[in-house]
Order: sequence, then C-alpha cells, then structure tokens
Amino acid sequence: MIEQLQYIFDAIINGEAGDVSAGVQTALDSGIPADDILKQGLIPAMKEVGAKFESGEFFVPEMLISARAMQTGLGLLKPILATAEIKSSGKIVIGTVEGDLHDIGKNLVVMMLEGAGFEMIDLGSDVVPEKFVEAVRANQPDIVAMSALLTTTMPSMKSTIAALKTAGLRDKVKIIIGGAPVSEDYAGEIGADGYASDASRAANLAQELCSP
Ligand code: B1M
Repeated sequence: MIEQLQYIFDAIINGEAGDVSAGVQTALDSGIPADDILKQGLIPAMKEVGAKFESGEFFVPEMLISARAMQTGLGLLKPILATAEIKSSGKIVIGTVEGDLHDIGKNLVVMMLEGAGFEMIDLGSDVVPEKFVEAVRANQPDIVAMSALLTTTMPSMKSTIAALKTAGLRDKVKIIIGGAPVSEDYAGEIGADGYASDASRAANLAQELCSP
C-alpha cells in the first residue's frame, strides 16, 4: 500500500480523526485520486475495524471512534467524488422504524455502510412506512434497511414491508433489518431478505446482497 494510504488506514484504526483528515488532504495534494483514497484507504480500514469488532478486539466505542474518524476523511472526499461519478457499492435507504427514537446503533450502521462505499439515504428515526415508500420511489435504492430497538416497534418493520408490497415496490429492493430485539427468525417471519446483528455484519450483508 502507498505510504499515504497506509497512514490513513492506520489513523482510522487508531480513531485519530485529525490524522485522518490531514492524511487525506496530503494524499489529495500529492495527486492520489479521491477514488483510490476511498477504495484503498478508507474502505479497507473500515473492513479491518469491522473484523476487529467481530473478533472481540474492538467494542462499540472503538468502532464508533474509528467510524467518526473515517467520516472526517469521507467529508473531504465527498465533494470530489460527487463530481467524478464514482460507482458506489449501491444505494441504501435506512431508518429507525415508526414509534422508535433509538438512533445510535442505526447511525453506526450508516457509518459502516458509508465506510463500505454505499450511498446512504438516512431517513432518521420514527420513520412511518409511507416515508420509506416515498423514499424508495424517489431514490430507487438497492436496499431498504430498518432498525428497531423496542419489542413494541418491531411490528413496524412488518408494516413497512406490507406498505412496500402495496405500493408495488417490494420486489425492486432487498430488505434488511437489525436492532437488539430483532433476530434472523424474525426477518424470515416478516419476509425480509436478511438480518445483521451489528453494524459490521450489516456492511457484509449489504455487500453480499449487492454483489452480482
Ligand atoms: Co431506550 N430502551 N427507551 N432509550 N435504550 C432500550 C433499547 C432498552 C433495552 C432499555 C432497557 O429497558 N433495558 C428498552 C427496550 C426494551 C424492549 O423493548 N425490549 C428501552 C426502553 C424501554 C425505552 C423507552 C420506552 C423508555 C421509556 O421512556 N419508558 C423509551 C422509548 C422511546 C422511543 O423510542 N419511543 C426509550 C428512550 C431512550 C432514549 C431516548 C433515552 C435513548 C435513545 C437515544 C438515541 O438513540 N438517540 C435510549 C437508550 C440510549 C437506550 C439504551 C440504553 C442504549 C441503546 C443504544 O444506543 N445502544 C438501551 C439499553 C441497552 O441497549 N443497553 C435502551 C448502543 C447501540 C450501538 O447498540 O442500538 O443495539 P444498538 O445497535 C447495534 C445493533 O443492534 C445493530 O448494530 C448496532 C451497532 O453494532 N443494529 C443494526 C441496530 N440497527 C441495525 C440495523 C441493521 C443491522 C444492525 O440493519 C438494517
């Protein structure tokens, strides 16, 4: 790996936001294309963070700190990437379902998916089924991702899938779900395409579902 990209990679793993932005700026100034910085620096670093989380070496705080550090670098690259028409890994509409205000885990999922190269349309929390439907119509995403932290709001995932069916959009998207009370079995029960137990696994799942 080129020295500047290795520097960015290490800074993300270490959660050093200042070093990440300095590293990205130096890499841009030295002529490394934004796309290379993203695909050979930021994305592999977040993959490594995900692997460390899954193996128990990192916990949620470390993953959050690394994801935030990654986002400072992404912030510098985004305006350049937007003009360069870089192919993203896919487009994802995400939200915490109706009645549920918990968004910390969902935000972490957003960061990991951004780190994996996905274009994210974040609808926030307490998202009613109709808003998911509107967002799918307007943005034609590859995936709809839903988060729920309350047993009482899990049924909103089912209602959202029903609303997408009624709107004739269900078969145009993959649907993934997650959140502490949610399970693989529940995903099967409500007709979702996948379940991920954490942000890192959500990134792997989305990549699997979007690979040809
Ligand atoms: Co609430 N809350 N809360 N709360 N809260 C829980 C969830 C609870 C377990 C606490 C408890 O009783 N022990 C309990 C739920 C019980 C249940 O239903 N089984 C609970 C309750 C009851 C409530 C209220 C009803 C309390 C009240 O008012 N009586 C109320 C409901 C408000 C509402 O939503 N309508 C409420 C309110 C709140 C706060 C607003 C104060 C605050 C939320 C702030 C915010 O998010 N902006 C809050 C918090 C912080 C928590 C706890 C303490 C922490 C949740 C959290 O952020 N975890 C929580 C107890 C706990 O978990 N220890 C609790 C950290 C986060 C990184 O993890 O969200 O699990 P998590 O996300 C993980 C995975 O689940 C997964 O990846 C993430 C990262 O790896 N994941 C996905 C999440 N979404 C995913 C989507 C995916 C894939 C993976 O694909 C799409």
